Amino acid sequence: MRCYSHGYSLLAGAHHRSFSSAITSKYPHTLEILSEQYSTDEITNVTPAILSKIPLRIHTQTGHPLSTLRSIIESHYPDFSHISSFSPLVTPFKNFDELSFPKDHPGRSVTDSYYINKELMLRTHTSAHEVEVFSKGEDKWLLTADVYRRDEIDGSHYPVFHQMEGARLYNADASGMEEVKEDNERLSRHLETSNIVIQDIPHISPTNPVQQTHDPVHSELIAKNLKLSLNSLLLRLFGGSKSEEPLRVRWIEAYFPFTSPSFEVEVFFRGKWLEILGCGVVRQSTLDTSNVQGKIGWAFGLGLERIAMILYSIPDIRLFWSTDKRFLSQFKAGEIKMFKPYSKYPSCFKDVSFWNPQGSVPLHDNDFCDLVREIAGDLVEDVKVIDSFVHPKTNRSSSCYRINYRSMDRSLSNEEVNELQKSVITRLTDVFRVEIR
Ligand code: FA5
Ligand code: MG
Repeated sequence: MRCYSHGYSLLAGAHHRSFSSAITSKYPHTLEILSEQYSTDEITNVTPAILSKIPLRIHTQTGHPLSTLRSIIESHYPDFSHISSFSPLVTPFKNFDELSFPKDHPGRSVTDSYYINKELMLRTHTSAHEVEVFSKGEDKWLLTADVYRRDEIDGSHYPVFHQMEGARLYNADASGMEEVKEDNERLSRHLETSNIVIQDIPHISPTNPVQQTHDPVHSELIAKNLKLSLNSLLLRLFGGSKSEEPLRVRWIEAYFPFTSPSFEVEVFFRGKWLEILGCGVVRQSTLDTSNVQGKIGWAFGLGLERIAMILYSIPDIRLFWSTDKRFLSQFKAGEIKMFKPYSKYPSCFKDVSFWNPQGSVPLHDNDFCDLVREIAGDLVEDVKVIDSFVHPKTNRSSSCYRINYRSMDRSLSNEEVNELQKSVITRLTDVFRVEIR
């Protein structure tokens, strides 16, 4: 399955009609979210499982690992404003247009994002608040929030997760650049003590260009400041590791509509490179929209769960939502401690194969994942596509998915899993009109 990001997507430019609209008839005329009523319409696709997460705000619950991680990062940037109270309901304009997302960006589609109605959606990233915060005249800020994306189901992807946005602006003149240089020298000295292995790349390259309105010397200094600042954060977070292998971190080139040059950082974790953040030099158009003049700066957006999984050795992203005492009682505010898995319960795999309705686009993976989550919630560990093909004679398309049912807290009985699977099949045929094979 694909991994959607706010930069490139393998599906860039593609339009995906969603089956979500097929379930609108199931929606009441209004939905209550954080004590307010919102009307639904033909694009409403937010599910009850998702809505139930909105009031939880686990990134602010004292003692929760995400809250501790937030505080540690905030303490690393003591002179920045720390914001964590913004509502997740935003207009598509704020989430995408204000940040120069092209009109056909796949992130806008109902298969990738959750919509309350045509005018309102759940933010898909914390960057949605950049213009709002810059407009207030803030030059140094961190903003932590829950973000929502229709995504695949597996150990490191969850449809609700937490990001922290950080940004810093400098005056785009000689005195501002002096300040950047001084900061770069301070950070470089600090990083000499680093015990983590950092693979770097050039700050600027032909494929990762300076913006036309920027002085290349300024842009270079800012990109360097961004990298040094984040490397120093990574040293703060991972530098104390007692494991024998030094932590490996690499910088790679990236693309985001609202930064240039742009980068991503990956950390080598459990035998794989895991992406933990995206960042870059802020597009001048974002600052223009915010009525900020004569400044240049950087922004980053990091995934709190991904970093917490590494720091606390938490093996599955679903655990962050656990209310089990065996999970929550292991953590204390301000303290990073290895998580001790209390038990690993057995998996139960179930396959389902079906023919998509004649003459229609195949069911989207994200529609399938949301359907499974609606029925089985966090009892699903992951969902994989194991086969899909088009019949050469009838032209009908067929899909086969494998669902891995596994609870983090207990053993599931055969009967229970069979019941869940039966409901998945009923919902598939009732709502999406597929024909089970
Ligand atoms: C963004 O969301 C950009 N807004 C980041 C950014 C901010 C770029 C400011 C430039 C300037 P991306 O889609 O790559 O980018 O997500 C950022 C991070 O969120 C990822 O690196 C990852 O750590 C985390 N993340 C993304 N999707 C998921 C998911 N489904 N589950 C958990 N974490 C995720
Ligand atoms: Mg990314």
